[in-house]
Amino acid sequence: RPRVLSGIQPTSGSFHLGNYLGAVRQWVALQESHDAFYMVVDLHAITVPQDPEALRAATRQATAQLLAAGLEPERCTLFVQSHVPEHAQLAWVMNCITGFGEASRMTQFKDKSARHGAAATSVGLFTYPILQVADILLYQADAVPVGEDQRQHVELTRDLAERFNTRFGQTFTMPAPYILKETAKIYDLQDPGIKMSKSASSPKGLVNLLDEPKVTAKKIKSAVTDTDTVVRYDPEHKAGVSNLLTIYSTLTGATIPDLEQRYEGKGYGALKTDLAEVVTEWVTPFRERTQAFLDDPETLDAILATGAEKARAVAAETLAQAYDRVGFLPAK
Ligand code: AQP
Repeated sequence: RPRVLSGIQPTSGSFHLGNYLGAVRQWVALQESHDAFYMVVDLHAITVPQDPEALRAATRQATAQLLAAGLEPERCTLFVQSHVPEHAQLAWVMNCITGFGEASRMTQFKDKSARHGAAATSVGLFTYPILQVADILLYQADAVPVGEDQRQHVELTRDLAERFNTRFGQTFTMPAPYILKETAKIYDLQDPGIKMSKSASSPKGLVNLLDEPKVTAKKIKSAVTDTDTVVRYDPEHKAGVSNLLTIYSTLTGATIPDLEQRYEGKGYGALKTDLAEVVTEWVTPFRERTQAFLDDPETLDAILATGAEKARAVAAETLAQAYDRVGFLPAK
């Protein structure tokens, strides 16, 4: 079976709709057909200022949400990044074959550093795409299911894999991004020109999956659309409505043309009211399942322990090979 690898940050406590539709939903589907490795990337979470207790709680919360979304420990390897020390170890090696200029071109770094300000911009934030390279290469992943915002990092991974393989001999599998066109980018409900994001969105533009469903319904009903009234999918001219149609279609399985037809002559109000209900119906059981996992931290930790053991078996082998290729003397 081909292998997939992906990760999600535990930073905010709750995943948002963009995380789910852009990434996690695909993770759930791919565990059926692929040898799947999924992780909660806590090493990435400390690249910006954070609170230790909140991080620990958010790591369990992220794991609970992944299970609530449909990941099954029998069907995939689910683990926490810091439980597998090989990530940091391989990242160092990859740092050493990355050009400073090459790393400086990463747009996620530019965006995030601009947002957090110079004083909160760490060297860790600068090199986090290279840690991501190590995350992917350690597992010899064939595909990386992510949202569009991560495409550049998968491209960097390919460049560095090729560089390493050429310089030191074939070591790493060349990974490909796995990005579904329809849900590659979910947009902010208040500003459909930018991606929905936990740090860039205003609270009203961001749908957190663990929020009170009533709050979520309200946000959907007050989503920004346009002055026209026709429900039509046209991302260029009708970004807000198109975003709502994407969310609607993905959560229900109805096609976009079906939805356009269903709301013909009905206007945006009806679309928003119905979508608010669709989302509420999805998040309500999701929150309950998440809470049930959180109520049983021992089971949660046991799942993560098994996951880390399975992940380490693969990661250790790749790291040993990479260390050998670069010329490190084996420890006796
Ligand atoms: N708006 C989005 N549309 C589609 N996919 C998205 N992803 C994130 N936002 C969208 C995808 O979610 C996965 C996890 O990303 P992450 O760990 O970077 O999560 P995050 O940091 O919480 O995402 P944000 O909100 O984008 O964070 P900030 O504001 O810090 O930049 C990835 O596969 C990502 O593509």
